[in-house]
Amino acid sequence: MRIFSGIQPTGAKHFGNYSGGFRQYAATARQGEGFFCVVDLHSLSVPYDPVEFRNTCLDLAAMLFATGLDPEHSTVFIQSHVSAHAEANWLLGAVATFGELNRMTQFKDKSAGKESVSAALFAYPVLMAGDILLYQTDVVPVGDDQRQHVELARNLAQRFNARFGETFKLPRGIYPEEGARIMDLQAPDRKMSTTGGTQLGTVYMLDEPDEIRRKFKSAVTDTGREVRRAPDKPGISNLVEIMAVARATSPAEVEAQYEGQGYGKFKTDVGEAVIELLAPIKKRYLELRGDPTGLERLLARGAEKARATSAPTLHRMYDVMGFVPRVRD
Ligand code: AQP
Repeated sequence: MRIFSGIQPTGAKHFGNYSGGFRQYAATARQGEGFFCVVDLHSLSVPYDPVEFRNTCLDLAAMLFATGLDPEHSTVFIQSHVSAHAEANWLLGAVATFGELNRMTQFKDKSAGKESVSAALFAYPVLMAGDILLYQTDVVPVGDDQRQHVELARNLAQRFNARFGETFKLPRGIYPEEGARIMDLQAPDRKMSTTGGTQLGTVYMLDEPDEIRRKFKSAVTDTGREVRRAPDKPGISNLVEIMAVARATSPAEVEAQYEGQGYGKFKTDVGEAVIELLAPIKKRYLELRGDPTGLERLLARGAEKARATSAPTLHRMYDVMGFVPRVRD
Protein backbone atom coordinates (compact mmCIF):
# COMPACT_ATOMS: atom_id res chain seq x y z
CA MET A 1 0.00 0.00 0.00
CA ARG A 2 1.36 3.42 -0.99
CA ILE A 3 0.81 6.23 1.54
CA PHE A 4 1.31 9.95 0.96
CA SER A 5 0.76 13.00 3.13
CA GLY A 6 2.12 16.53 3.26
CA ILE A 7 2.37 19.10 6.01
CA GLN A 8 2.99 22.84 5.73
CA PRO A 9 5.97 24.56 7.32
CA THR A 10 3.87 27.50 8.43
CA GLY A 11 4.68 28.50 12.00
CA ALA A 12 4.82 26.27 15.05
CA LYS A 13 2.95 22.98 14.90
CA HIS A 14 0.17 22.33 17.39
CA PHE A 15 -1.74 19.46 19.01
CA GLY A 16 -4.29 19.47 16.15
CA ASN A 17 -1.45 18.77 13.71
CA TYR A 18 -0.30 15.98 16.00
CA SER A 19 -3.75 14.42 16.16
CA GLY A 20 -4.77 14.69 12.50
CA GLY A 21 -1.25 14.60 11.05
CA PHE A 22 1.92 13.35 12.80
CA ARG A 23 0.21 10.65 14.87
CA GLN A 24 -1.52 9.22 11.84
CA TYR A 25 1.58 9.34 9.65
CA ALA A 26 3.53 7.19 12.08
CA ALA A 27 0.64 4.74 12.51
CA THR A 28 -0.13 4.40 8.78
CA ALA A 29 3.52 4.30 7.72
CA ARG A 30 3.86 0.90 9.39
CA GLN A 31 1.23 -0.52 7.05
CA GLY A 32 2.95 0.20 3.75
CA GLU A 33 5.34 2.35 1.75
CA GLY A 34 5.08 5.90 3.06
CA PHE A 35 6.03 9.22 1.44
CA PHE A 36 5.80 12.22 3.76
CA CYS A 37 6.53 15.67 2.52
CA VAL A 38 7.26 19.10 4.01
CA VAL A 39 5.14 21.06 1.55
CA ASP A 40 7.21 24.23 1.45
CA LEU A 41 5.74 25.37 -1.90
CA HIS A 42 2.32 25.49 -0.24
CA SER A 43 3.57 27.97 2.33
CA LEU A 44 3.95 30.68 -0.29
CA SER A 45 0.16 30.92 -0.41
CA VAL A 46 0.14 33.07 2.75
CA PRO A 47 2.57 35.84 3.81
CA TYR A 48 5.77 34.33 5.24
CA ASP A 49 9.25 35.41 6.35
CA PRO A 50 11.97 34.25 3.89
CA VAL A 51 14.64 34.67 6.59
CA GLU A 52 12.89 32.24 8.92
CA PHE A 53 11.61 29.92 6.20
CA ARG A 54 14.64 27.62 5.93
CA ASN A 55 14.63 27.00 9.68
CA THR A 56 10.88 26.41 9.80
CA CYS A 57 11.18 23.75 7.10
CA LEU A 58 13.98 21.94 8.94
CA ASP A 59 12.07 22.25 12.24
CA LEU A 60 9.12 20.51 10.66
CA ALA A 61 11.24 17.78 9.10
CA ALA A 62 12.76 17.09 12.54
CA MET A 63 9.26 16.94 14.02
CA LEU A 64 8.20 14.34 11.44
CA PHE A 65 11.01 12.04 12.59
CA ALA A 66 10.54 12.90 16.27
CA THR A 67 6.87 11.90 16.16
CA GLY A 68 7.70 8.45 14.87
CA LEU A 69 8.58 8.28 11.18
CA ASP A 70 11.49 5.93 10.69
CA PRO A 71 13.87 7.12 7.93
CA GLU A 72 14.81 3.49 7.24
CA HIS A 73 11.22 2.67 6.44
CA SER A 74 9.54 5.86 5.20
CA THR A 75 10.55 8.52 2.70
CA VAL A 76 10.59 12.01 4.20
CA PHE A 77 11.50 14.92 1.93
CA ILE A 78 11.07 18.58 1.11
CA GLN A 79 8.59 19.27 -1.68
CA SER A 80 10.71 21.86 -3.54
CA HIS A 81 13.56 19.32 -3.79
CA VAL A 82 11.41 17.28 -6.17
CA SER A 83 10.57 19.53 -9.13
CA ALA A 84 7.93 17.07 -10.39
CA HIS A 85 5.53 18.64 -7.84
CA ALA A 86 5.66 22.10 -9.44
CA GLU A 87 5.34 20.58 -12.92
CA ALA A 88 2.41 18.32 -12.04
CA ASN A 89 0.68 21.33 -10.54
CA TRP A 90 0.77 23.19 -13.84
CA LEU A 91 -0.28 20.18 -15.90
CA LEU A 92 -3.23 19.41 -13.62
CA GLY A 93 -4.31 23.04 -13.99
CA ALA A 94 -5.61 21.94 -17.40
CA VAL A 95 -8.35 19.84 -15.78
CA ALA A 96 -9.10 21.91 -12.65
CA THR A 97 -11.83 24.50 -12.94
CA PHE A 98 -12.21 27.96 -11.45
CA GLY A 99 -15.65 26.98 -10.14
CA GLU A 100 -14.50 24.00 -8.09
CA LEU A 101 -11.52 25.87 -6.63
CA ASN A 102 -13.82 28.71 -5.70
CA ARG A 103 -15.92 26.27 -3.67
CA MET A 104 -13.06 25.21 -1.39
CA THR A 105 -14.07 26.17 2.14
CA GLN A 106 -10.46 26.57 3.27
CA PHE A 107 -9.95 29.21 0.56
CA LYS A 108 -13.11 30.99 1.65
CA ASP A 109 -12.03 30.92 5.32
CA LYS A 110 -8.48 32.05 4.69
CA SER A 111 -9.37 34.78 2.22
CA ALA A 112 -12.34 36.19 4.16
CA GLY A 113 -11.82 39.84 5.07
CA LYS A 114 -8.35 40.01 3.45
CA GLU A 115 -7.55 42.98 1.23
CA SER A 116 -5.08 41.02 -0.86
CA VAL A 117 -5.21 37.27 -1.48
CA SER A 118 -2.46 35.45 -3.40
CA ALA A 119 -3.21 33.47 -6.55
CA ALA A 120 -1.29 30.65 -4.82
CA LEU A 121 -3.89 30.47 -2.03
CA PHE A 122 -6.60 29.97 -4.64
CA ALA A 123 -4.68 27.40 -6.70
CA TYR A 124 -3.02 25.46 -3.88
CA PRO A 125 -5.46 22.49 -3.88
CA VAL A 126 -4.24 21.71 -7.43
CA LEU A 127 -0.64 21.57 -6.19
CA MET A 128 -1.83 19.30 -3.38
CA ALA A 129 -3.61 17.02 -5.85
CA GLY A 130 -0.37 16.69 -7.82
CA ASP A 131 1.57 15.93 -4.61
CA ILE A 132 -0.71 12.98 -3.95
CA LEU A 133 -1.23 11.70 -7.50
CA LEU A 134 2.44 11.69 -8.50
CA TYR A 135 3.05 8.76 -6.14
CA GLN A 136 0.17 6.54 -7.33
CA THR A 137 -1.06 6.88 -3.78
CA ASP A 138 -3.56 4.49 -2.20
CA VAL A 139 -4.21 6.33 1.05
CA VAL A 140 -3.79 9.88 2.34
CA PRO A 141 -3.81 10.18 6.14
CA VAL A 142 -5.05 13.68 7.03
CA GLY A 143 -7.28 15.56 9.45
CA ASP A 144 -10.91 16.34 8.74
CA ASP A 145 -10.13 19.84 7.38
CA GLN A 146 -8.46 18.27 4.33
CA ARG A 147 -11.46 16.14 3.31
CA GLN A 148 -12.55 18.52 0.55
CA HIS A 149 -9.02 18.78 -0.87
CA VAL A 150 -8.57 15.00 -1.01
CA GLU A 151 -11.95 14.74 -2.75
CA LEU A 152 -10.75 17.32 -5.30
CA ALA A 153 -7.59 15.27 -5.93
CA ARG A 154 -9.81 12.26 -6.70
CA ASN A 155 -12.00 14.31 -9.04
CA LEU A 156 -9.00 15.72 -10.90
CA ALA A 157 -7.50 12.23 -11.25
CA GLN A 158 -10.76 10.87 -12.65
CA ARG A 159 -11.14 13.77 -15.07
CA PHE A 160 -7.52 13.51 -16.23
CA ASN A 161 -7.78 9.75 -16.73
CA ALA A 162 -11.01 10.14 -18.71
CA ARG A 163 -9.66 12.91 -20.94
CA PHE A 164 -6.08 11.74 -21.55
CA GLY A 165 -6.00 8.05 -20.66
CA GLU A 166 -5.42 6.01 -17.52
CA THR A 167 -2.60 7.72 -15.60
CA PHE A 168 -3.46 8.01 -11.91
CA LYS A 169 -4.62 5.68 -9.19
CA LEU A 170 -7.59 7.08 -7.25
CA PRO A 171 -6.44 7.89 -3.71
CA ARG A 172 -8.58 7.56 -0.60
CA GLY A 173 -8.42 9.90 2.39
CA ILE A 174 -8.15 8.30 5.82
CA TYR A 175 -9.23 10.24 8.89
CA PRO A 176 -8.69 9.30 12.53
CA GLU A 177 -11.71 7.96 14.40
CA GLU A 178 -11.13 10.42 17.19
CA GLY A 179 -9.22 13.68 17.11
CA ALA A 180 -9.82 14.30 13.39
CA ARG A 181 -10.71 17.90 14.27
CA ILE A 182 -9.21 19.24 17.46
CA MET A 183 -10.82 22.51 18.44
CA ASP A 184 -9.35 25.70 19.94
CA LEU A 185 -9.38 25.47 23.77
CA GLN A 186 -10.70 29.03 24.05
CA ALA A 187 -13.13 28.88 21.13
CA PRO A 188 -14.31 25.27 20.70
CA ASP A 189 -16.46 26.25 17.72
CA ARG A 190 -13.35 26.62 15.53
CA LYS A 191 -10.47 24.27 14.86
CA MET A 192 -7.12 24.59 16.57
CA SER A 193 -5.04 26.34 13.92
CA THR A 194 -1.72 28.07 13.30
CA THR A 195 -3.25 31.07 11.62
CA GLY A 196 -6.86 31.14 12.75
CA GLY A 197 -6.65 30.14 16.43
CA THR A 198 -6.33 32.00 19.74
CA GLN A 199 -2.93 32.09 21.44
CA LEU A 200 -4.20 30.69 24.74
CA GLY A 201 -6.38 28.10 23.00
CA THR A 202 -3.61 26.61 20.84
CA VAL A 203 -1.30 24.02 22.41
CA TYR A 204 2.01 23.91 20.55
CA MET A 205 4.15 20.79 20.29
CA LEU A 206 7.09 22.63 21.83
CA ASP A 207 5.22 24.50 24.58
CA GLU A 208 6.83 24.32 28.02
CA PRO A 209 4.94 22.10 30.53
CA ASP A 210 3.80 25.13 32.57
CA GLU A 211 2.44 26.78 29.46
CA ILE A 212 0.48 23.61 28.63
CA ARG A 213 -0.89 23.45 32.21
CA ARG A 214 -1.98 27.09 32.01
CA LYS A 215 -3.72 26.55 28.65
CA PHE A 216 -5.68 23.52 29.84
CA LYS A 217 -6.59 25.16 33.17
CA SER A 218 -8.11 28.11 31.34
CA ALA A 219 -9.81 25.94 28.66
CA VAL A 220 -13.42 26.98 28.13
CA THR A 221 -15.88 24.42 29.50
CA ASP A 222 -19.65 24.22 29.33
CA THR A 223 -22.56 24.29 31.74
CA GLY A 224 -23.11 21.12 33.81
CA ARG A 225 -20.52 18.96 35.56
CA GLU A 226 -20.41 15.73 33.64
CA VAL A 227 -17.35 14.71 31.62
CA ARG A 228 -19.07 13.45 28.50
CA ARG A 229 -19.34 14.34 24.81
CA ALA A 230 -22.54 16.08 23.71
CA PRO A 231 -23.46 18.55 20.95
CA ASP A 232 -24.22 21.22 23.56
CA LYS A 233 -20.86 20.60 25.30
CA PRO A 234 -18.25 21.51 22.63
CA GLY A 235 -15.56 22.46 25.15
CA ILE A 236 -15.72 19.24 27.18
CA SER A 237 -16.22 17.11 24.06
CA ASN A 238 -12.98 18.54 22.68
CA LEU A 239 -11.12 17.84 25.93
CA VAL A 240 -12.40 14.24 25.96
CA GLU A 241 -11.05 13.77 22.42
CA ILE A 242 -7.71 15.33 23.35
CA MET A 243 -7.44 13.03 26.37
CA ALA A 244 -8.24 9.99 24.22
CA VAL A 245 -5.52 10.96 21.73
CA ALA A 246 -2.95 11.75 24.44
CA ARG A 247 -3.53 8.46 26.26
CA ALA A 248 -4.09 6.43 23.06
CA THR A 249 -7.46 5.23 24.31
CA SER A 250 -11.10 5.80 23.27
CA PRO A 251 -13.33 8.75 24.21
CA ALA A 252 -15.81 6.28 25.77
CA GLU A 253 -13.10 4.99 28.09
CA VAL A 254 -12.18 8.52 29.11
CA GLU A 255 -15.82 9.26 29.91
CA ALA A 256 -16.14 6.06 31.97
CA GLN A 257 -12.99 6.89 33.92
CA TYR A 258 -14.15 10.41 34.82
CA GLU A 259 -17.75 9.62 35.61
CA GLY A 260 -18.95 11.80 38.48
CA GLN A 261 -15.62 13.62 38.89
CA GLY A 262 -16.37 17.16 37.65
CA TYR A 263 -14.44 19.42 35.30
CA GLY A 264 -11.62 20.72 37.51
CA LYS A 265 -9.65 17.51 38.01
CA PHE A 266 -10.36 16.44 34.44
CA LYS A 267 -8.86 19.61 32.93
CA THR A 268 -5.74 19.23 35.09
CA ASP A 269 -5.36 15.58 34.08
CA VAL A 270 -5.75 16.32 30.35
CA GLY A 271 -2.95 18.88 30.63
CA GLU A 272 -0.70 16.34 32.39
CA ALA A 273 -1.47 13.63 29.82
CA VAL A 274 -0.51 15.99 26.98
CA ILE A 275 2.71 16.99 28.79
CA GLU A 276 3.58 13.31 29.22
CA LEU A 277 2.91 12.61 25.55
CA LEU A 278 4.92 15.55 24.23
CA ALA A 279 8.00 15.29 26.52
CA PRO A 280 9.79 12.42 24.70
CA ILE A 281 8.83 13.89 21.32
CA LYS A 282 10.44 17.21 22.27
CA LYS A 283 13.59 15.44 23.51
CA ARG A 284 13.98 13.55 20.23
CA TYR A 285 13.20 16.70 18.25
CA LEU A 286 15.94 18.67 20.01
CA GLU A 287 18.46 15.89 19.33
CA LEU A 288 17.60 15.92 15.62
CA ARG A 289 17.63 19.69 15.44
CA GLY A 290 21.04 19.70 17.11
CA ASP A 291 22.47 17.82 14.12
CA PRO A 292 21.46 19.84 11.03
CA THR A 293 23.91 17.99 8.76
CA GLY A 294 22.43 14.63 9.73
CA LEU A 295 18.93 15.95 9.18
CA GLU A 296 19.77 17.40 5.77
CA ARG A 297 21.36 14.10 4.77
CA LEU A 298 18.17 12.21 5.64
CA LEU A 299 16.14 14.70 3.61
CA ALA A 300 18.49 14.44 0.61
CA ARG A 301 18.09 10.66 0.67
CA GLY A 302 14.31 11.08 0.86
CA ALA A 303 14.27 13.51 -2.07
CA GLU A 304 16.29 11.14 -4.23
CA LYS A 305 13.81 8.32 -3.62
CA ALA A 306 10.85 10.67 -4.16
CA ARG A 307 12.30 11.90 -7.47
CA ALA A 308 12.78 8.34 -8.70
CA THR A 309 9.29 7.27 -7.60
CA SER A 310 7.40 10.26 -9.03
CA ALA A 311 9.30 10.48 -12.36
CA PRO A 312 7.39 7.74 -14.26
CA THR A 313 4.02 9.34 -13.45
CA LEU A 314 5.21 12.81 -14.47
CA HIS A 315 6.58 11.43 -17.75
CA ARG A 316 3.32 9.63 -18.39
CA MET A 317 1.43 12.90 -17.81
CA TYR A 318 3.53 14.73 -20.42
CA ASP A 319 3.24 11.81 -22.77
CA VAL A 320 -0.52 11.35 -22.69
CA MET A 321 -1.04 15.11 -22.85
CA GLY A 322 0.79 15.14 -26.17
CA PHE A 323 3.99 17.00 -25.37
CA VAL A 324 7.02 16.56 -27.64
CA PRO A 325 9.27 14.02 -25.92
CA ARG A 326 12.63 15.30 -24.70
CA VAL A 327 15.48 13.86 -26.74
CA ARG A 328 18.95 13.74 -25.18
CA ASP A 329 21.78 14.87 -27.48
N1 AQP B 1 -7.30 21.22 14.45
C1 AQP B 1 -6.90 20.14 13.80
N2 AQP B 1 -7.36 18.92 14.20
C2 AQP B 1 -6.95 17.77 13.55
N3 AQP B 1 -6.09 17.79 12.51
C3 AQP B 1 -5.61 18.98 12.10
N4 AQP B 1 -4.75 19.33 11.12
C4 AQP B 1 -4.57 20.67 11.12
N5 AQP B 1 -5.33 21.23 12.09
C5 AQP B 1 -5.98 20.21 12.71
C6 AQP B 1 -4.09 18.35 10.24
O1 AQP B 1 -2.69 18.56 10.33
C7 AQP B 1 -2.11 18.17 9.09
C8 AQP B 1 -1.17 19.24 8.62
O2 AQP B 1 -1.92 20.41 8.34
P1 AQP B 1 -1.36 21.65 7.59
O3 AQP B 1 -0.26 21.29 6.70
O4 AQP B 1 -2.53 22.41 7.03
O5 AQP B 1 -0.71 22.41 8.77
P2 AQP B 1 -1.08 23.79 9.36
O6 AQP B 1 -1.03 24.78 8.25
O7 AQP B 1 -0.25 24.02 10.56
O8 AQP B 1 -2.55 23.48 9.84
P3 AQP B 1 -3.47 24.55 10.43
O9 AQP B 1 -3.04 25.00 11.75
O10 AQP B 1 -4.84 24.02 10.28
O11 AQP B 1 -3.21 25.67 9.45
P4 AQP B 1 -4.01 26.86 9.05
O12 AQP B 1 -3.44 27.95 9.83
O13 AQP B 1 -3.62 26.84 7.63
O14 AQP B 1 -5.45 26.62 9.31
C9 AQP B 1 -3.25 17.93 8.10
O15 AQP B 1 -3.44 16.56 7.93
C10 AQP B 1 -4.43 18.57 8.77
O16 AQP B 1 -5.63 17.91 8.43
